[in-house]
Amino acid sequence: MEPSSSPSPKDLQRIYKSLRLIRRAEEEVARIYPSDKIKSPVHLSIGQESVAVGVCDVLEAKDAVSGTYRGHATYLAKGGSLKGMMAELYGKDTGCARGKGGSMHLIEAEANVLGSSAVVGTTIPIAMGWALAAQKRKTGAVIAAFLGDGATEEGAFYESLNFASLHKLPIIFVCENNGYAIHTPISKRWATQHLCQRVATYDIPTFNIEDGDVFSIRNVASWAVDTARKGGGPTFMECRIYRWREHVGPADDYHIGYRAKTELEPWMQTDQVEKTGAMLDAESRAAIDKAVEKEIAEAVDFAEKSPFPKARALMENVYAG
Ligand SMILES: Cc1ncc(C[n+]2csc(CCOP(=O)(O)OP(=O)(O)O)c2C)c(N)n1
Ligand SMILES: [Mg+2]
Repeated sequence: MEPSSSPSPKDLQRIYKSLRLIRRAEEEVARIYPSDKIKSPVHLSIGQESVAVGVCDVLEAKDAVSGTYRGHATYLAKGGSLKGMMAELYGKDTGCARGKGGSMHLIEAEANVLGSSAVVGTTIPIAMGWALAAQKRKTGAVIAAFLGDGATEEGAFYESLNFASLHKLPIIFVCENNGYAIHTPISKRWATQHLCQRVATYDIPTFNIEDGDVFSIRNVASWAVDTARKGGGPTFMECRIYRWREHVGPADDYHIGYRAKTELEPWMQTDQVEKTGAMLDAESRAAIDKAVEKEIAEAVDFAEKSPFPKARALMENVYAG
């Protein structure tokens, strides 16, 4: 793999904007949530933004992503509409899934954001089908399939690794390893911690990025995307990261006792939103922050003013044709 080159000022601004937008949008979701205007359970990715941002920054418009129910970051980093997401959370007709899916089912075909699902692991084989189609149609497009550490315990994960490697599919498996499946730590779930070694037995190149650094993630993703585009097949990225808030909902959960707040501290000290922001000059940072706040306020306003779907919409888009 090539050594990473330092990001240009333009790269920096774009990456910071994406990180900041996701962070602030989710903080707004958390702020609004107790009002009950948001009709959907929310799995926030606050603290985990750098994985989606680092990977999506090297994808082209024709490339795709598949996410999980913790998918706000994936959706936004790939260019999904913030208005469409906010309205979806409010259950409104203008939402990206017409208000019927909620936070766990974000989709935006125009941005090549495949629909996500509440059922753990299920989007992995769907992403692989997309990769197979891209290969057969020779589009040169690639897909990044995001999954949690819990999803690596599903059979569909290993079936997908095997098939993708055998057929050299243009897919990048991106594991957001936050160390927990709901409240259960990896130490109580995995016989070994050697996830990359397990995946490597399928003859897939693997990379373990341990510190959540957005530029390290971007550098590996760039290599993986190039490799996949050239017909070199899949790559697996294990990105260690930390979920700052509770599994589902707007608050934190350190009082429950399944994890200690001391685990959070090193991640907060290397917060990628802050770290990347500090690399910018004060003026351009302030301009980005202002633009982000405006975008969020407009999206919330759009969601609030949008109508709920009509009752007859219940039966629309249920059956093909
Ligand atoms: C097939 C299936 N089994 C169990 C569940 C219940 N469940 C919901 S979230 C979750 C944890 C998944 O953890 P992980 O993949 O690490 O994602 P994270 O929430 O940490 O982002 C589980 C087991 C489910 N939704 N689907
Ligand atoms: Mg997890």
